[in-house]
Amino acid sequence: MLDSLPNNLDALWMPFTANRQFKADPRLLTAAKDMHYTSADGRQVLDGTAGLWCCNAGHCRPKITEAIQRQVAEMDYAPPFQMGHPLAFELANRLIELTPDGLDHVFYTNSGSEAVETALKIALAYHRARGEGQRTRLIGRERGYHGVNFGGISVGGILNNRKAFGSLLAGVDHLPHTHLPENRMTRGQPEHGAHLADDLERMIALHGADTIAAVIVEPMAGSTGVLLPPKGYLKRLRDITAQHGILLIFDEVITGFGRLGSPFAAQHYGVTPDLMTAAKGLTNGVIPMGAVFASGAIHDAFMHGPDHLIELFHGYTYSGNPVAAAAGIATLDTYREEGLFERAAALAPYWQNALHSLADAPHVVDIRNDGLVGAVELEPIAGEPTKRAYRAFVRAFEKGILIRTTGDIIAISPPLIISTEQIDELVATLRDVLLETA
Ligand code: PXG
Repeated sequence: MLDSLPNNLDALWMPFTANRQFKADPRLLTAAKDMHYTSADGRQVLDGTAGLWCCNAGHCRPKITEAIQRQVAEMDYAPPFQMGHPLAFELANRLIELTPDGLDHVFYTNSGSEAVETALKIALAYHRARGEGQRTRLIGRERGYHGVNFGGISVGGILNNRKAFGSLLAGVDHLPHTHLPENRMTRGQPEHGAHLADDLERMIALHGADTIAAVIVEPMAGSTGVLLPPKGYLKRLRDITAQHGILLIFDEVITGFGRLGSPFAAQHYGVTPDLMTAAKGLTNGVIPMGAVFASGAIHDAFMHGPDHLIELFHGYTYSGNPVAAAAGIATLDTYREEGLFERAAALAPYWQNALHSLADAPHVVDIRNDGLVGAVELEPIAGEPTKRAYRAFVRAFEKGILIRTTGDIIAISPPLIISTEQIDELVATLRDVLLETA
């Protein structure tokens, strides 16, 4: 197995990675099956993060692998502009069976970041198409993650993802994040904080509703450490946006495809946006693909004028790529045949109890969860933020579990095929890690 290690790691500039530290002591994965990775030194590693929140059906699932193999041999590529192929349409029809009622149009992208840019552009162009082109302001949220492209980092609320990259988009404002200390150790949605949505009223008073195009939020913020929406918060955002003709965009790149026990967080939390982004679990992470789901009202606003003219000047070379579409259809088949969204919902109480059993482990200051997502927040080492969680991550990998850390927060989001025994293993190993790194 060690033979498979490359002898020079220098050429690859790794994304979101401490490159020099990694290359001094690399962690390489060489194979994957169901709930496990195989590390380069031949160990089985339990996947506590579904890759990067994307392999919701687990790894190397035969139906998905075979669909890709079949499709790549039959038609590898087809141009998506002014041409089409059946699988892209078939997948779109399958997807709108899963989306909330009313979100029944699909625009394909290749990643979550592109889905975000696409949703923001559709929002702006929609208002313009309706004669309200002055609605250009976009509102995001502190601690929001919407990918890494310019629109996404502008509406996003993560300092490190923004500060090196110039002036970003103009005319962007941010709602406060919803992570309140009084909600510590909450199981599921927290009680306090619905009023934070009212800040939108303040922005409307400041800027004028008729200058605001859209509000974009993650219904549950994943990347910045699993920040859950307080009870009533999303509904309040929905009510205020609807009242003022502002579009509401849910970024469901992480929450889509069963993570919370429903197809999308919109259904889990009972609030329907006007636009919704997705990626990751759409193809089980196997082939890059993202999507924006739009309401009929938004889609139809573009469908006028001479019918030989392009309605939306936007799209990607690989939008609806046939191999990705085949992967998407096989992924949705796998979710349905194995009842994985229902499985996530059924496992959620067990997951919650297991996770909260860590409340007395060393340095744990908060635990939060919903569906099959959880976060364990650690007290930072004085003067050295992120170090404690990073150490735990490295030790966890050595002990055979893959977790994610952001700041001093451990985030866990296993494939939805995880068993109760594997949940126990994950939590017991995490406890050992916290004891060892105490
Ligand atoms: N929106 C949300 C809500 C995301 O979580 C993106 C957009 C961007 O997707 P792409 O496909 O362009 O990466 C994401 C991505 C982590 C982690 O460890 C999270 C993401 C990506 C990488 C790591 O939390 N989310």
